[in-house]
Amino acid sequence: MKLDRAIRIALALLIVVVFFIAIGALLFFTQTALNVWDRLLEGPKILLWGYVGAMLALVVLAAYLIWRLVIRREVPAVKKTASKPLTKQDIEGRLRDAEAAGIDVRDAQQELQELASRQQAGAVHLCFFGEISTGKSSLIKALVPDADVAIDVVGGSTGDVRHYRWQNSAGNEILVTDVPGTGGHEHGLDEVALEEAQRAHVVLFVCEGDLTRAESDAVRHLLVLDKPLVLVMNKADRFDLEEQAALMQRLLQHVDNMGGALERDKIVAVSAGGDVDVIERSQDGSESVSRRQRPADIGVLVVAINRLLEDATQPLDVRRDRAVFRLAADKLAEAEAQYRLQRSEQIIRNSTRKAVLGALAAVSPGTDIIIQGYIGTAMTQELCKLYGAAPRDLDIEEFLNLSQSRVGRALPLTLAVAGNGLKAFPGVGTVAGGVVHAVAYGLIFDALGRSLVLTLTRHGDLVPEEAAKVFEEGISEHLEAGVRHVARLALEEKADAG
Ligand SMILES: Nc1nc2c(ncn2[C@@H]2O[C@H](COP(=O)(O)OP(=O)(O)OP(=O)(O)O)[C@@H](O)[C@H]2O)c(=O)[nH]1
Ligand SMILES: [Mg+2]
Repeated sequence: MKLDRAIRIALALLIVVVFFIAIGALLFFTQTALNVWDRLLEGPKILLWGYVGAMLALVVLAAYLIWRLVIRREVPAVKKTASKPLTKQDIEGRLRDAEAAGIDVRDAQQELQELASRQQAGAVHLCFFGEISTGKSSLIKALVPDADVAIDVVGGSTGDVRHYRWQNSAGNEILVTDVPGTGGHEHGLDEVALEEAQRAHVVLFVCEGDLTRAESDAVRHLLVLDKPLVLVMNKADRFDLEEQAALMQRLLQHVDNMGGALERDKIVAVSAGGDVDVIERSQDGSESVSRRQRPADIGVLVVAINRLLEDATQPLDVRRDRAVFRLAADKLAEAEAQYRLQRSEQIIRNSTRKAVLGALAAVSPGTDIIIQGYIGTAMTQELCKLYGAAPRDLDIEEFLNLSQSRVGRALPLTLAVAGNGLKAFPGVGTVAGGVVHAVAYGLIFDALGRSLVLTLTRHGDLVPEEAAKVFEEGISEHLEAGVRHVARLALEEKADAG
């Protein structure tokens, strides 16, 4: 306890000394400041104001530097898409920029071309949409009895999208579209159907009763796109009047619960008829089966369609155009994502190769794997730029520093994976420690790059702690995924050098 007391006395003395130094410093600075101030007052005014200005500028600069260093730290949320409706100029501008950047914009461009040709033709497009076997084709047949001619297959889409000419009582030039049912087994058809619905002026959403969850989601999606919609409950003939009324009530309730975006007069119950097998018994007692058409009852549907078209033909065009711009923008976003994935692969491969080469060229490879150097920084910068992120140099440094400590912990695992990976190549035999080390080096860059792409895809920006965490969590998985390619790379480089 004696020592403790001695320390306390020493500390007390230290405080006294610091106190006197502080008082001295204060007096000294005050005196100097007053001296300077007096002289400035005596001297020309311009010098005084210049001095005050310089002082203020220094204070502002210091405050700015502190703010940049310490305070400003935006944690970006998932990037929001603009809620403002897209215009033709917006989307064309985006397409030009993307094309200049080397992105494949053909799909998006094709949407705009298709829209232009539809605008020129001028017909109103009605698309029957819904789950498989709800009776879309039957409804079209009831509406257009001689519908048998496919007049256009949308360029690039499957041949299952067909348009039929129909003229309503008001004389509107209409194209009725039949699309594949959703929820089927064939891959990709749901998307074909939904895209065609997006291109139409009006969607006739066909269901068979109350909406399933998938149907509910699809209706909501179309309403978000501001698609004019009629909800058609088909096959009403399967129920008696009381059951029909109960079903309609449930459907109305369901739609009301969606927030009332769909008015009640846009919900109709109809019967397309459909085929029915009839057993006929002849006089000699033998039975034969013949297929007959049930009578259709679609009057309310025709009325709902006519009312929609009478309402506002002009806004229908505007709403259709906007939905197609949205579709084109979605296709562009898909192409951009694809492009980024390919480019990021190249960037990661390049850095991995450099790391392997560097390790192979080292006279005596160190036991450490250093990622904060030139290759790590360059790779991080390039990947961030590719994903439109603009991190500060400090963030990149912090990310690499945080990840470096994880690299140290994962080193034994990395070396083991590298050694195993090399063994998988026949005829390699025992390899020198240098090659194992080079593979381990490359693997770390490969894993670092992959985890970075993952974070950038999710956040659109580099958040150092988050990115380093993702790197740590996925490291073993990424090491395994990259080992074959990195081991081959190292062996090729080694052979070239040898
Ligand atoms: N009872 C009854 N059956 C119907 C009615 N409408 C269609 N159907 C039957 O439902 C089945 C499917 O009819 P489709 O018109 O091929 O249905 P779809 O929605 O075009 O089917 P996909 O093209 O496969 O998505 C057929 O067997 C029709 O006979 C109807 O109003 N009442
Ligand atoms: Mg069909």
